[in-house]
Amino acid sequence: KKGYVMRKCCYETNAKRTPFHKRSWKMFYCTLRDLVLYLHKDENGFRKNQMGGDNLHNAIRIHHALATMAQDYTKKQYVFRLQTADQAEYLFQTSDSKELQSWIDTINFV
Ligand code: I3P
Repeated sequence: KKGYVMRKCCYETNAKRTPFHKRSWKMFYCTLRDLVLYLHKDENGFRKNQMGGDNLHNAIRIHHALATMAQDYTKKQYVFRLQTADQAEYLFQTSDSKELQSWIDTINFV
């Protein structure tokens, strides 16, 4: 699965709260492969990474991760929460309810 999403970091590894200057929403071209969610700057970034090997610093391992609708987050629509095995937490905003469900199902059932 691939597509543009907005992402906000809430907690870093080991449930450490993300500092204020790193909590803003940012757009990424997101791809899912081999239980890793890769966050590219845009589609060109994705192509470059495919040719030159993946740039792992913007990658989220989703093995034993859980995606759920972020019903408590009311500032934006179509947002899901991703909690990772190493206790990091992110919010992702998708474009519509179909995309929202599709990202959640893809992450939870791969
Ligand atoms: C953050 C930015 C985020 C906001 C976050 C701010 O500031 O305004 O949009 O999250 O609030 O810290 P900055 O751009 O300076 O990093 P919301 O959109 O969810 O309000 P937070 O610290 O309450 O998460």
